[in-house]
Amino acid sequence: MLREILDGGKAALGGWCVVPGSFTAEVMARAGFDWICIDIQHGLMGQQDMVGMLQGVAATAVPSMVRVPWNDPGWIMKALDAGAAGVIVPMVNSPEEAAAAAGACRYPPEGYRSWGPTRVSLGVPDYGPELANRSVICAVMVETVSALDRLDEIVAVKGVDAVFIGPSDFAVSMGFPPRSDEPEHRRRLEAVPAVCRSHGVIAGIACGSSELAARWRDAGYTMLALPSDMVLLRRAATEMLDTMRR
Ligand code: 3PY
Ligand code: MG
Repeated sequence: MLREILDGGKAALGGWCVVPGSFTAEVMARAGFDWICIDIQHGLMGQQDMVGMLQGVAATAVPSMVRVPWNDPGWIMKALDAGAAGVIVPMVNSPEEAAAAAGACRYPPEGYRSWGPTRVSLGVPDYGPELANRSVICAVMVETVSALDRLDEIVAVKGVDAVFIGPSDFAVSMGFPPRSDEPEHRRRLEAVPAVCRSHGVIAGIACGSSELAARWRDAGYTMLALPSDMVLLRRAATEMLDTMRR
């Protein structure tokens, strides 16, 4: 399901959850996003919150991903066992690190995931290594200059389904402020989708606004994460107050 949505060639719009709580996650999913990401790296959630949020999203037909806190097989496997259809793995800087992330997502012989599908197998009678390996999405985050310099090696790693760009960390690693829009930053990120396409890998990116989402879509990215629940809430509240106080 997630694979079909992300692989369909059309822009797939993701909702991003950093506010703990199954209800906010359900509200985001019901808003009509194509996929939802529960962000355990920078969101204010721990493992128990993550499970509840996966359950909240599962009340809808929208597939969920989890951004794990780091490239850590323990967290990757916990997220997948708890029901995430895929993971987004931060700060993957080399083909070796990409192979470690991809291997954690799949059972042998393709990877080294340990068997224990506690929640993900509920109600899926044919759940097994083969089905799980075929369905899972491993998105590795390329968000440093050293990672981008090795993009062609990273996309060639077996089991890397998507490259997901973190524009803020990438800007910081270039020596710019996180939200910078320097021409060199933009030029380098615009080159990513063609490299991904040449290896059949999905190109994804975090977008701080709908304007940026349109820009990156036009540059060829198809996995577009829109601003987080917190940003949407704060923007809507601020705009309403500005209107009322004008
Ligand atoms: C970044 O921009 O660095 C991100 O990780 C976005 O989620
Ligand atoms: Mg980042």
